[in-house]
Amino acid sequence: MKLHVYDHCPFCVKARAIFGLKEVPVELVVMLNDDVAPPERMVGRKVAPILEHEDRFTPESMDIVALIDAMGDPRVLAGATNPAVGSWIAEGSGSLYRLAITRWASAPLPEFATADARAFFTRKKEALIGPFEDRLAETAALVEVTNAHLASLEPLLRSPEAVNGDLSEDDIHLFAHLRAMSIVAGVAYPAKVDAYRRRMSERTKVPLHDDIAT
Ligand SMILES: N[C@@H](CCC(=O)N[C@@H](CS)C(=O)NCC(=O)O)C(=O)O
Repeated sequence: MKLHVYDHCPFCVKARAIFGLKEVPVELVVMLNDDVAPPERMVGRKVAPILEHEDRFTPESMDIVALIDAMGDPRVLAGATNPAVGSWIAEGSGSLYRLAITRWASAPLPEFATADARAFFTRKKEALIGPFEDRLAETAALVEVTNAHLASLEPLLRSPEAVNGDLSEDDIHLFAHLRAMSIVAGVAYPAKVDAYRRRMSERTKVPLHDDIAT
């Protein structure tokens, strides 16, 4: 199996995570961000992630998660979800992406290995969130909001092994959110949140971006 991804992409992290949790081997293929031909050939549009398996191509991160989790027994995402976790993620998404997108755009990531690929991403995302210069100027305020919001995650975290005690789809979504956050320097992770994101990084085999955070 091959998983076609961008390293920064949180949807790709969701798909990658299930392979790690399930201990299913997969070949990771990082596409250049401006290389539209491979995804168009595979699924008819530029999108990531895409799972390539037995000459079939599956886009949609949570479809990939379901497919891999259903392979062999037992399912690993067998636990109940907690709507409060989904709400917490949704509340933080706006500030997270305003912080993370600008940082991904200048990070040493394989999907931006060429100047054209990086320029493609920058152009596209500036059309969405406005000039990066303006977003970067908001850093202190956005980090403050993020840190306050992280404090409200602590009471929801039952264990570093799984947000609700047993692994569930909430862990896929929550880890993808926290992994996206790891590109942002200066975030103050409460102890339980830090233990959770580190443990999930180990179990999913998706490295955090702490070492390249800006
Ligand atoms: N619903 C899809 C969303 C995937 C998605 O939006 N991926 C982004 C990358 S993070 C993408 O492909 N955007 C289009 C682009 O890069 O041009 C999923 O869950 O897999």
